[in-house]
This record gives sequence, structure tokens and C-alpha cells, in this order.
Amino acid sequence: MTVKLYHFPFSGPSRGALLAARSIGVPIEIEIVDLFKKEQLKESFIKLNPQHCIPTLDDDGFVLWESRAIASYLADKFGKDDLLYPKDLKRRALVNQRLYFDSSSLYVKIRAICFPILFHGETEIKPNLKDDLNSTLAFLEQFLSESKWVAGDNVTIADTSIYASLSSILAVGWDISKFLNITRWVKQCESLPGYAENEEGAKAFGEAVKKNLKQ
Ligand SMILES: N[C@@H](CCC(=O)N[C@@H](CS)C(=O)NCC(=O)O)C(=O)O
Repeated sequence: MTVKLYHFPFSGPSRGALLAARSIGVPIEIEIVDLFKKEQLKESFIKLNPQHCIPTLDDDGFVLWESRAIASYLADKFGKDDLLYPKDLKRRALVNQRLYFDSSSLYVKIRAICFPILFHGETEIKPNLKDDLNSTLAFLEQFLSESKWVAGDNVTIADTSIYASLSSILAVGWDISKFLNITRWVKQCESLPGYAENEEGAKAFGEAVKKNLKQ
């Protein structure tokens, strides 16, 4: 039985889970849950995931949500080796730290900028939110000044998660030119399996945000 992912390409977390799955190489059956049509509130979906968020994974009846938990599970279960999600205690802890950095800081700052513009009629990015994101990006810049990828010398699920988040704001046109290591890493991420698929969703997201921004 294939693994099923309830997915919406607009969503950074959803793309993060899928980008991880593409690097892992596990075949995925995708079912689109259109958040604009509120399909996540259908009874059948709420039965599956009472928190009604995407991404949601269904692996032969084992249902899991939270994009980074999905990426970790898939890497542990289907990874050909442990490069993407190391078994070594300290290397794994570093990947986890970067994953938590994404979920509790980077993605949160990006969402704080984009959601009011997408859904609440804002037409400008507030300067404090801009500074907030750039301060967080400065930490990412520091991580990347110490290693080729965000958690060491090879790609891990921290890269796929963080790249899926960052690509959303890059598609809005965020200037990262002063972050030389992030710029280098973003270029490296073009080699990730599923990169084009992620870009497509990020682009749609970016266009929707830009459409509501005052020129
Ligand atoms: N921390 C979660 C965030 C998931 C999330 O917020 N998903 C949003 C789309 S970006 C969603 O499904 N919203 C619809 C809802 O909650 O009803 C993850 O990483 O998976």
C-alpha cells in the first residue's frame, strides 16, 4: 500500500513534508485538500485528523500530522540510509534543533508577514515584522556559515523543511542578498528532488501575497 499525503501546494509546511518525501524517495499518493474551499473541514477529513490541518499522512491506517514529524517518520521508515535523518545521537539532535528552529521561529515569522496580507486585508508589511524575519534569517545565515547544509555537510530533512518555508517568502520577493551563505544554500537547494514541484506551489503562494500588497 502506498503512503498517502493530504496536501495543499500553497502551504509551506505541506510542501516541506512532500519535499522530504521526494528526497527520501518513498512513493507518495497525493490527495489535494483545497484550503480555499475549506475542504479540510469536511467530516471525512476531520475524522482522520481532528486538528484538520495539512499536511496529514496516512500510512496504511497510521495517521500523522505536523510536517516535521511526518518528515522524520518517513526518513526513519523509508530512508535508504540515515543521511537525511541521522541515527547518531548528536547529529540527529542538531537536525532536530534546526527543525524546531523552523517550526517555532522561521516559519512563524514568515506566516506573521504573509497571513495578514493573504487573509486579513493588510496591504503592507509592517517594519517590525520585516526586522523580525531578518533577525531570524541572520541565525540561519550563521548556521550556514558553519556548514554546507543547515545541519552539517550533507542534506537532511532540516534542509527540506527550512527550504520549503523560506521558498514561500522568496516567492514574495524577499531580499536575501545580504545573507551570502543563505544565497549560496538556496542555489544548492535547486538540486533537491522535488525542487520544481515545491517552486510551483511557492510561486502560487508568492503571487497571491504580492497581488494584495500595495505597489
Ligand atoms: N505546524 C504545522 C502547521 C500546519 C498548518 O498550519 N497547516 C495549515 C496550512 S499552512 C492548515 O492546514 N490550515 C487549515 C486549518 O488548520 O484548518 C505543520 O508543520 O504541519
